Amino acid sequence: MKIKRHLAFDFGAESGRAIVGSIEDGRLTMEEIHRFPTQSMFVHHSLRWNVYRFYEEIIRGMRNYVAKYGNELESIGIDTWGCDYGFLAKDGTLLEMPYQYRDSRTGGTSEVIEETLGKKKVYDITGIQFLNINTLNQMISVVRDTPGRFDDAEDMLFIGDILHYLLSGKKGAEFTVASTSQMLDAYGKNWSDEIFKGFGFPEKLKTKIIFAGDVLGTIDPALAEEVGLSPDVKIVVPAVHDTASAATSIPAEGSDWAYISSGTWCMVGLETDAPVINDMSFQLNISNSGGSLGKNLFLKNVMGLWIIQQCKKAWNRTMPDLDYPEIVERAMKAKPFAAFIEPDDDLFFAPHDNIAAIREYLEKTGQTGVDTNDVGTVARIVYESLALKYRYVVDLLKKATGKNVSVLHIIGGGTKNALLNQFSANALGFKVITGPTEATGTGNLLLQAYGCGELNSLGEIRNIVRNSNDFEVFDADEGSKQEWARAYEDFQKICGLEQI
Ligand code: ADP
Ligand code: LRH
Repeated sequence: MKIKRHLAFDFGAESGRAIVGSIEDGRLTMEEIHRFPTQSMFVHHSLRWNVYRFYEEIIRGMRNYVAKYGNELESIGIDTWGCDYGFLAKDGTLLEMPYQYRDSRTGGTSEVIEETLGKKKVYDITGIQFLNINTLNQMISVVRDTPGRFDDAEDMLFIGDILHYLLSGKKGAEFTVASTSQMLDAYGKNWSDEIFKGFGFPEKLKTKIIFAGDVLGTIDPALAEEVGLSPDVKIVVPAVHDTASAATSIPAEGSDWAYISSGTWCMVGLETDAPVINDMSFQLNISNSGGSLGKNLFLKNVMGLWIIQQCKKAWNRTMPDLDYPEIVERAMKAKPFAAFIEPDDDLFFAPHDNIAAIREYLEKTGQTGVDTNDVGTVARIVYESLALKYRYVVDLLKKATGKNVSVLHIIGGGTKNALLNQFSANALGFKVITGPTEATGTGNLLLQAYGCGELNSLGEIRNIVRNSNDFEVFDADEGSKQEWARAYEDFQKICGLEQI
C-alpha cells in the first residue's frame, strides 16, 4: 500500500523544524528533515519576525523532502506560537514585518482595556487571561499609536496563517491561534462584534475562522514546480497554535490529569469539553484557549524555559560552550532551595541581562547571601521555582474547576530536562509522565492525517500517540516530601502569591 506522508513545520520562538510523518501499522513514524533558528530581531527599536525568512526555511524543508522522498506528499501544515499577526493588503501583500509579542508597544494597553469595555466584560466574552502579549493589546496599540496601519489592511492573519497563505494563496484564521487574540467569542468560536466595536477595530479584519483539520487548498502550482513537489499536495491546517497541536498529542487516559506544554513558555492546564468562564476563573486569570477537535484548554501561561534561555544567553557571553545538559548537570549539584523567584515577575519578561534581573529580584525580596555568579546555583533556583509555580497553577486550576488531579503529563522540548521533570513530581507530590518530546510536531502531523481522512477522532489520534512513543515516569520523591512542602509555603510567601 502507498505510504501517505505529511510534512509539519513547527515554529517555536527559539527554533523551528520540519518533520515528515506517516502512519504505518497504527504507529506514527517521524523524521526531522530540517531545523533552523527562528528568533525575532530588532528593527529600528521594535521587535519583529522576519516572516519571509521563515518562508525561505519552509522552502528549504520542502526541498529536503523532495531530495529524500520524491515529489509525492499528501499534505503540509504549519504551527507557531500564539498572539502575533500581520496585516495583508487586498492583493495579499504583507504590509509590514509582524511585531514580536514582547515588543514594548503594548505598554499602557491593559489600562485601555479597563477603561473601555472593562476587564470583566472582556473576560466574559473571550475567556482569555489578561497578558500584555495578547493580540487585543497589540491591536489597541495600533488604534492608539499608528491607526494609519489599518488603511490598506484587508485581512488580519496570525503568523502560521500567513505562512499557509504564502503556500496556498488561501486566507483563513485558524481557530486555536485566533483564540489567543482575546478577540473571539469563546462560545461562538468566532470574532466578537462587541470587542471589535468596543475597541474600534475595522470589521474588514475579521478573516474567516477555520478549524484544525480543514483542508485550506492545494499548494501554489508555481511553488510546487519550483521545489519539485506534485501540485496536488494539500495544505491542511493543524491547530496553528503550537500549544493546541501539542495538547492534541497528550497520551492521557481517564480524566484526573493536568498537562504542561513545556518550551519557551510553559502552558499549565486542564482539558475540558467547554469553556469554563466564571467569577473564579476571572479572578484567577485563567485562559480558555481553543483546543483542536472541540476541546477547550483551560490553562495559564508560565514564563517557562524562556528564563533559562535568557540566563544561558548571558552565560554564553563568557562561556560559549555551556549547553543545556551542562546547565542541568550543574544545577543538580547545587544546594537545594537557596532562594526562590516568581517566574512571572515582570523583571523576567524581556530582560536585558537575566542574571542581573534575578539578582534584582532576590534583592527586592530580601533573599541575601546567594552566589548569583554560580551557574548551578542560579539554574537550580530557576528550575525549583518553575516546579513550584507549576504546583501553584495546578492548585488554581483545581480550585476553579473542582476537578481532582493525580497525574501530570509534561510534553514538549522541555521534557529533555530530567531534573525539572523530577522537581515537578516532587513539587506536586504525584506522578509525572513525560512525552512526547516532539509533541507539537506529533499533534500537527496527526491533525493533518485527520484532515486527510486517515483518522476519525481525538481518541484515534491519542491511540496512535500511545503506540508510537516511549514515555518516562517520574514519581514524587518520598524522602524529600517535607522539604518540598516547606519550600512551597516559603515560595508562596516570598513571591507574594496568595496561599491556596
Ligand atoms: P519552543 O517553545 O521554542 O518550541 P522547545 O520545545 O524546543 O521550545 O524547548 C526548548 C527548551 O527545552 C530549551 O529552552 C531548554 O530549556 C529545554 N531543553 C532542550 N534540550 C534540553 C536538554 N538536552 N537538556 C535540558 N533542557 C533542554
Ligand atoms: C507558546 C505560545 C503560548 C503563547 C505564546 C505567545 O509557544 O504559543 O501558548 O501564549 O507562545
